[in-house]
Amino acid sequence: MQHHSNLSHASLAKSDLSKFLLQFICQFCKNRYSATPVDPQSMSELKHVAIVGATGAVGEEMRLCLEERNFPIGKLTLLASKRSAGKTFPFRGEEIAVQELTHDSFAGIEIALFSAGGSISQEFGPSAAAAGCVVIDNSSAFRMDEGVPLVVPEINPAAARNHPKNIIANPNCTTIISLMALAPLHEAFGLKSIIASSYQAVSGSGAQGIAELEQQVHAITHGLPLEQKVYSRQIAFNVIPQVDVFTENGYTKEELKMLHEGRKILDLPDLKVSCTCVRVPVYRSHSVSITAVFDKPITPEAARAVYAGKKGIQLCDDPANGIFPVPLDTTGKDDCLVGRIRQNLVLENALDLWVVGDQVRKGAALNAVQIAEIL
Ligand code: 2RA
Repeated sequence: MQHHSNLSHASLAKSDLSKFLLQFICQFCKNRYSATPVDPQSMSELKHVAIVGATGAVGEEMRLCLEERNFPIGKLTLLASKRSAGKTFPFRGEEIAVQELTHDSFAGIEIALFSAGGSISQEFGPSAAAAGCVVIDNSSAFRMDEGVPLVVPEINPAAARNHPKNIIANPNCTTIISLMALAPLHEAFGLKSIIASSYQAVSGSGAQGIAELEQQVHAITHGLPLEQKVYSRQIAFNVIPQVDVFTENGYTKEELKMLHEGRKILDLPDLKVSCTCVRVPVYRSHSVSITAVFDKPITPEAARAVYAGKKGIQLCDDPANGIFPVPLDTTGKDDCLVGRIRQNLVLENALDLWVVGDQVRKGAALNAVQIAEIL
């Protein structure tokens, strides 16, 4: 490794010059694409970052990811409803107090990670963007908006750099996890259509989903009355073929997200998707069973080879030796796991596979922090 002390004055001057040029180009691009001129503070390398919805399951994970990944933060502001104001959370050895979210919260903040639900994003996202802050929004509020990039950093990182409305959307968790397995195959074989069934953890409904599963398991095993507030049916010892609300065509909104978001992220307007989303009594990792049809002939061996060296997705596929991914394998982990890869016996140029990923992490918080790292 070369240390600074080994560098000559000339190469130091050169590296300073490149740094200056890089900063100049970044600033030029920012000014060009931002809705509001960027505050000179953003020239500094340490960012002022906010988490909106800091007390929720995803908000908490965002704080952990920022710390774990050593994100260059000068200041972290935690924002939530008035009810949570004053609660403190640790960050890099300090306790940070939550502040009440208002329309004036964003002065001086450069990046705001939103995870407080669609209506909060709709109400406060535009104020943050108008204050010159780049909003990375985990809700579905802006995902399909023109001028709002929808980004999975391993798949379409360049899209994150063009955010004319100062808003970047984080895709839905099931979409992210599915595309982590499909995008590398698409690159090599050309994706045409997807038929999928998801097995979605209760963390997808936030802390209250986890609490409902816990309460119901406890109640059933202790002969106590069940509480049912979040799900339409009992979730403990059951599976529910409904995630989000039903639409007119019989699909739920969650099922249609895979179609619309998949098309936007992969830039495949003709991609066909049919999906059934199911809630299962698992704490936090989503699993998706996928049949994918490609333009070109594909074999399981060729598909396995494609994953070698890909970031964020690991092959876990040796069923003869009991090796295949399960939700507990990815809980608390960054990478998604793919396995059960086999030739589909019905359709031409088609494979079946099984992909698993931590919904709170890669499906939400980690993906948002990775987007912030691109900026
Ligand atoms: C779910 N789609 O699992 C949600 C989380 N984003 O319900």
